[in-house]
Amino acid sequence: MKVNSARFLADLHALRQFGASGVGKGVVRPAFSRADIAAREWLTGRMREAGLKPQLDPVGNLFGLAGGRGVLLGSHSDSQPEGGWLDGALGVIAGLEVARAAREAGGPAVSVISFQDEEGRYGALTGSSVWSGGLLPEVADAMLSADGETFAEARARVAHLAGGRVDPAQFTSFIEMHIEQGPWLQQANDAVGVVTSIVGLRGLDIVFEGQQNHAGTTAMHVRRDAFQGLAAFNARLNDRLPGVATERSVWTIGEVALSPNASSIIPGRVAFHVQWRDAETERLDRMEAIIRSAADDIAALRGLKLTVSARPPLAPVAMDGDLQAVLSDAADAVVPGRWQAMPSGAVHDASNVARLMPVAMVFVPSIGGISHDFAEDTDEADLVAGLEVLAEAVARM
Ligand code: HGY
Ligand code: MN
Ligand code: MN
Repeated sequence: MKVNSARFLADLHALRQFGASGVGKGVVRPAFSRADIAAREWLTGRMREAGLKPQLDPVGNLFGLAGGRGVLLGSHSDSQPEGGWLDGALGVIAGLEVARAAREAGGPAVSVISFQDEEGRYGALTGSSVWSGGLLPEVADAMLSADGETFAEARARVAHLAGGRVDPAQFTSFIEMHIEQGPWLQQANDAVGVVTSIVGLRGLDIVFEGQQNHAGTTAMHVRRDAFQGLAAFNARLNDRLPGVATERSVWTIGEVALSPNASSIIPGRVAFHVQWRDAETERLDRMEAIIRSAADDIAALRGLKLTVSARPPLAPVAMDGDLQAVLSDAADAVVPGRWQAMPSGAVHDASNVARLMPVAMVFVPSIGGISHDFAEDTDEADLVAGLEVLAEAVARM
């Protein structure tokens, strides 16, 4: 099986044009946006040209089916609101290239997938969660984007292109190639990472409601200031979470809406999302207890009304041992001495697909460890080396 690196790179750069941000190689290609739908239509054509049977499932996952039973390769092609050109897209195009090379070599059967809404515009890894049975379609349909559109309304835009659910029984296993999105491979000057496990992820949507009032005439001691509630809550997390955390435990408040967000008005309301991740379920539980009790304590101390709702959690997932061994042997053959086994601090569709079949992941370095940013990038030599490791592993399987 011989991959064609020029064809692979050309398709990666072609996909980058859909939602090109105009800043570096960045993309803005959120799930079900015009750019995402155009990208999926382009991918459909490339899959057909590769001899695969394209099938869009009811929630926007785009499969390229080989027909025979065999490995499924892929990732997602939707992006963060400010995304890089490789997050997700790399795994889809690498899968397509290995599928083409396999066909040109007369086998094995290799199918390809681009999952929908991995980046959670509506839910969290929504497409692979529904396909894998981790999320009921009716629950997904009610999920809302930040601009107030339901998943149901979004997926209705491509209903005319959609077929039925794809039967997972035709796939023996799933391998997802992805950028590392962290600094470790570059720091070690390694070209490839064979992933051992994927962290678990949880999140809470929290609202503090106090009293909107005049910023000049309201004495400090009578205020019920929602922003001060958030500030105190955040200080308490940073005070208490390190006590249960390892150096790879993380927590983030990345989404905040302050109302009415005016400089002379004491904010009466703040709605925000707190997300945390760890490799161990028990530690995720302990972090959750601290986060929930901090919200309760601050609300009580500051006379704020508290509302808390949880987003669908993702459990930590170990990668399949046999697949890891095949990927390790392939890495030894292609990039001897320049690869390492490593955990994933990002979550991936493989976390969901693990409900259905053995899964594994292969990483390539991220320059400067940057991702979820227009500046995300990887040296093309590393992209090709990762592709060759993926192809070598599939050939060995
Ligand atoms: O956030 C993540 O880990 C993934 O890139 N959506
Ligand atoms: Mn991402
Ligand atoms: Mn991703």
